[in-house]
Amino acid sequence: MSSSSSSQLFGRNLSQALRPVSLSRPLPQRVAAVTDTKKKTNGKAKPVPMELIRVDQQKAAAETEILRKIAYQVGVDAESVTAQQAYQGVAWTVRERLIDAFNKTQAYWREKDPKFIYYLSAEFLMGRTLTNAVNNLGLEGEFGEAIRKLGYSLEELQSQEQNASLGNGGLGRLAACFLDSIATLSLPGWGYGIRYRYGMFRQGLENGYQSESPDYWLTNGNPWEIPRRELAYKIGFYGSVQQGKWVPDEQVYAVAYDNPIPGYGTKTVGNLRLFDCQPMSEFKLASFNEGKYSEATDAKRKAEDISAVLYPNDATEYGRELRLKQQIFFVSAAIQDTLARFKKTHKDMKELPSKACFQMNDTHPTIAVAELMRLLIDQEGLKWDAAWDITTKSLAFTNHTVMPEALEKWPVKVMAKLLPRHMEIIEKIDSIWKDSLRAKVTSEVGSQPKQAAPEKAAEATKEAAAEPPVDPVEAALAKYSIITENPWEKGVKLVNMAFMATIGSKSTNGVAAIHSEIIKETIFKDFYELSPEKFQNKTNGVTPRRWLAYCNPGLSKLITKTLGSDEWISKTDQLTGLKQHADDKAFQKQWRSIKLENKQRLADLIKSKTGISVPTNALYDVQIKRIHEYKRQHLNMFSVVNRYLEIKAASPEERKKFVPRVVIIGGKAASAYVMAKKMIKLVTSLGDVINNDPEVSDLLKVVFIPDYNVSLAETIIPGAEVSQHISTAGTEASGTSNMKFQMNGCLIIGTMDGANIEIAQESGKENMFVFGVDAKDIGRLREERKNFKVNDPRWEKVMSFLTGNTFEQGLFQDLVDNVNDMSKANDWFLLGNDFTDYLRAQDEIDVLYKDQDAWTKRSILYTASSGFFSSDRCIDQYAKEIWDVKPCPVPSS
Ligand code: 26W
Repeated sequence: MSSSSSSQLFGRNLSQALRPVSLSRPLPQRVAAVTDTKKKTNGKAKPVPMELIRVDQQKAAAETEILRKIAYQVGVDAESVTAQQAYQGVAWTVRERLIDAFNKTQAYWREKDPKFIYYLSAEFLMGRTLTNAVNNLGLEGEFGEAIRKLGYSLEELQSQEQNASLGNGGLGRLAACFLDSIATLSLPGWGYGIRYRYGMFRQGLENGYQSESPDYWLTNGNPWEIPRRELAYKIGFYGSVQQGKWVPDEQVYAVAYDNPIPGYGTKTVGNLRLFDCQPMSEFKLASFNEGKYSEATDAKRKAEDISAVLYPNDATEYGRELRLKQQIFFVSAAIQDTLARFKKTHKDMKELPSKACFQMNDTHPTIAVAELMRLLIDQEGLKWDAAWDITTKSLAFTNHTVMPEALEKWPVKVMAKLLPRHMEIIEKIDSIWKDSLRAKVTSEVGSQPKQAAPEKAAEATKEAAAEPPVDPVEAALAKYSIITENPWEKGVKLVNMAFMATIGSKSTNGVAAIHSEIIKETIFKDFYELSPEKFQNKTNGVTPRRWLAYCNPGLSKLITKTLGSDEWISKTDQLTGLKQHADDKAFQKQWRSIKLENKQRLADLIKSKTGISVPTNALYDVQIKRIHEYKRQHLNMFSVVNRYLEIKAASPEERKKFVPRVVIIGGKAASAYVMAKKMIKLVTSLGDVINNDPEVSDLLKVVFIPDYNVSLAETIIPGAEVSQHISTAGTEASGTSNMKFQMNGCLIIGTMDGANIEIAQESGKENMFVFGVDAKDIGRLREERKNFKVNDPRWEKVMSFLTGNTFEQGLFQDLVDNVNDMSKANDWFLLGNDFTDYLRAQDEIDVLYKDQDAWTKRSILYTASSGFFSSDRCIDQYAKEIWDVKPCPVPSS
């Protein structure tokens, strides 16, 4: 806001504007008094006339409230405010509207006592809240006006907010989209997680390499959370079990913070309860007095370390004890919290499954199986079988990856040391489970043709003979066992968290049709054969509020105008109404001009983040997701090198046939993932060469946008024209960015993997640029890859360019060898096999782009057929087919 007009805020000077008539009445003394006496009255709550402020709340205009917050919450005693101060003022004002609706919802649910869904997740990738809250609460009119009068736009203030990046990627963002849909469908539901003080690291680029720095996301405070200091649960670690009783020798507090989650087009406001770890005793005065200063704060530091930082890997397990501490920390707090609330209105624990369902978001919260058993038996005094019955009926599990390195297996040693009582319970679960299978397995083993034991043994090598004979039944039972041998470390036992999850819960689901089939044929094969009814599919979805209505207002307005209402925002199947306009030239023109505006915004973002200028008349080709070999960002770069070499080799005449393209990559690499970091260096190095080569000038640009996160995606996706989802078939469980691109009319080049397959089904496979080998052939092709020669001269050209003297000697030798030198590696993700077909699909893109009407028609059809991929559809299926939770909307009156 410019200083000149500062004194005339809303046409009145600040002080005058701050004294709206309604507040002239002095506060009745009683209110003030009550608060400080509370302490003396042993914390028992006393009634206060809350209705007093409620009345004022309604009457006060947004602008006055905002000014009051700026003056008293933010403490600005000036005639002008910075964007950050204005953001804080608006945020703290919206907070009050949010809390009002939140309290009403929670009070109504306490009264109605419906069944709840509790979504247990180690990650919630929420991004920014202001725009989502203002729009979901339907305040965009009132607050839009007030913010304009402050001299700002909602978008400007939005950019002042830190991203809540409490997640790595797909799994964490899915949890966030799910919370939005759970509230929008008025389903009684809470998320439970960890209030990390440091979220996903900030990514920088140093000499083209990724650098990582801490994510201080709470520096300016957080107006979107409500500390619940009165809600602190004891969490124990280590110690021993004496006479069945666990005596932990380290304890901390899990302190709750509530984050109201407003639904769209409903009064319902759900909740995300995150736990912060605090020490039992803050400060050891005695140590301090002895001058042992650090010892005085030891406990505090140790405790706070538990919820300090998000582990930044998204596909390789850590095996770090602190990670397991984090998992039991939030899971124990969540279950203690739920049981405490349940017991307020219920006597019989057997009713718990009818009042609560816990969805475990991958294996990270799976310790819940042992923790619920522990609390039911040790705290609530239930018998084992009763506790097991309740546990298996209250828990459900979702798997998000088949990557072997991502499946968590905790060494029994680590589990037994940190959680001795849980390890006891897990051992008992495992032995009772195997006992329940013994008869079946014995008959199966019995029926197998007997191995000619003696002579077989005879030819067995000497040391095998030394091995005690393995009982064939035990051997057969091992494949069902939670506690398994570590194949790489003899004698080291592991707790297979995925197996415990599927045994200890009522349902296991995958996140896309192909993925749910693959897990039934691979990692959970034996369990599926045992109880097929427990296995389901729930194809992922994304919230159309954040990922279309709010991030692409231009397109949303056109859709609403064309469909005649904005109902599509909560009923996305209505988007099919756009199909009939797909061939309409005038509509196509409007559609294209909005895309052009969004491309300009993306070009401005690229300029501000990288300094690179990109033309808006080029095709914007985007691949944004975590950097991972199975996602094959390096295959994308191989096609860029090929395009570059072809442009360089072309005559000026021929060059005219090339479609100018801007290739945009974004994504973080796990900090310890060397090859992924090299892939980032490949993108930045290619960019340096190509973007500064006058011969190709505007025909080709390569851009790596650093620090990809939720708010960046909200600008990139609306401006994209083609997006890449090129994982090796059978590796990407679902993908969710593919759905966001489809919703925003961005075409897809992809493999038949994850949800790409269902997107092709919905929008017509002919409308997708499909390439690549089929998932069912992967095993065989990997075998053959050793002797498979990539008979495409362009492949060798690309390989030799990358290992040539354009780049520092040997810089990309390891990356190239990994996919090309079968004596050293095995091209595990089959880039060589898909290269030619991929380039064929890329050429198809260029051909179609030359026919803008045909391109735009497809773009319209993509959006029109994206309704299925709304997280509302997905959550509605979870609620009906797994959770058995019904909507309980707060009555409008
Ligand atoms: C133990 C380390 C770790 C951390 C995170 C292992 C695995 C994960 C996640 C499961 C990885 C993840 O985010 N998976 C992605 O989940 C999305 C939501 O279902 C899917 O759309 C993606 O395909 C899947 O890769």
